[in-house]
Amino acid sequence: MHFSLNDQAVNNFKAHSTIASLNGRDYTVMRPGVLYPGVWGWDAAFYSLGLTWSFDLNRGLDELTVSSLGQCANGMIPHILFYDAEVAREQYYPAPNVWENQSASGLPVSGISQPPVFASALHKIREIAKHKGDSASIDENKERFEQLFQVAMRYHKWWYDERDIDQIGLVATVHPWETGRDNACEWHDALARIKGTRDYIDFPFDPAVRKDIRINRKGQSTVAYRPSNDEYKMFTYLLMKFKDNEYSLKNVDGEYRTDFPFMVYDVTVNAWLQASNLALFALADHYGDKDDKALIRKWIRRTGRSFNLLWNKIDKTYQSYDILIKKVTGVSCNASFMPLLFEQKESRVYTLMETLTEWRSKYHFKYMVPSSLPSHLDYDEDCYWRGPVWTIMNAVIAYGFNASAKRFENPDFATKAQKLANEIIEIIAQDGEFYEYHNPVTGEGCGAPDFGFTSVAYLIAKDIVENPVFGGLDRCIRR
Ligand code: 9WN
Repeated sequence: MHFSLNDQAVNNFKAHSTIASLNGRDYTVMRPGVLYPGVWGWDAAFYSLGLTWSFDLNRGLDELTVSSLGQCANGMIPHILFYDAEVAREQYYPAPNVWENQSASGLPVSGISQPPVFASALHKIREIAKHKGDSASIDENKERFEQLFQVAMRYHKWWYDERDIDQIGLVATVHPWETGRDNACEWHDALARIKGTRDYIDFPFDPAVRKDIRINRKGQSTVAYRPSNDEYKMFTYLLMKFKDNEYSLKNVDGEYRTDFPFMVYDVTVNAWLQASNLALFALADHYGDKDDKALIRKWIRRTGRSFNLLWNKIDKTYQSYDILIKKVTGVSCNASFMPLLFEQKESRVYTLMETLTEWRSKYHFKYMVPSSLPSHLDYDEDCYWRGPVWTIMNAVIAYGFNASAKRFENPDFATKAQKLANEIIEIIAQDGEFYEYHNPVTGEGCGAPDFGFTSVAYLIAKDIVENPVFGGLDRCIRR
């Protein structure tokens, strides 16, 4: 079973590889799935792992290099780099003609970012190459590593300069797309406030612009799986609001704006920022200097000190924080476990583990970890980030438990990582296909088939199962 799924994962990478002409050069890039004609920020970072495992370090580095071509003059790596504006206009909404934004080298990009997985991926692909015995490639690619390390440094500087609006080391997110969890129940209350405003009610939106509703391989319309037209109106409204301020949270005097309608400290973005800070610190030994290290150390301290703000002690999970009302969202989901990537308190890892166990028995899920709980009024077991299991999130959680096992020398956490990793393989095997997400009650695959994220999730799970102690991001978090 493992072998055939492994072949399929590799085939998915091949099937979704496409040639993109960027700045006068041809690059091989991954397209996330049929719906998505572009390079998505956190997708590309995850793909680089899958590509390094399945092919070689060069292919992994290529994927990060392409993503870095989207970097804007201010340092932001965009959530989408469009390698073909015309194709994007035919196949995707919103395309470059809506965003009207450019990378530093003039390529069409979106105006927001995504969870900063980039530096973690750069570190991890180096580790994978080492594990494969390919140290020669690491040496040969020294210059590329140095360049990509600097790209990542500029990217993190951007987060701290542009988005650390309270100067506490947590960075603000201004659009649900930026969190990577577009219609998550966590945003319900924040978006409900906006929905009541005259500005929003009067905002014109024609749902006919959407390109994402299709008939899938099972002959079903994807309408039930995708965000609704109302949600697309909201996504567009927030996009336009941000675009009106030139995709910046600062005003013309360089002061942070406090009136943007959607501002959260997203738990996914901040968890990845800290995990990637730690990865950068490790990479700096090879590709940085002492000033880089001093700056990264400052970031790690600042973000580490404030992370507790995202802990909800009643729900016993991490949650995003609604900046405008100064409270955690009160909504737990799969993202609640992302801080396991660097959690410093062993007792908290135990608490998170117990929370998962409680959820499973209380809600009778066949598969953990749901993207929302049935107790939320927006819960929908088939719809996108409103309930389905996203195996890539599970893979990160399994990594987190593995890392915790190593950090605290605790076998219970390793067992948990194994269980989650085995379940990823099982859920994919149930359909024998790599669906974008899965129903937590039945395990049925939903969304796009042959999905890149899911292929990477499978390989991460396999890595954890085959290398119980050494697999996973654990090396990234060692200081
Ligand atoms: C909007 C590409 C992306 C993922 C996101 C996922 C989905 C886009 C969309 O697809 O979002 O960015 O059009 O639905 O929610 O996590 O990066 O795979």
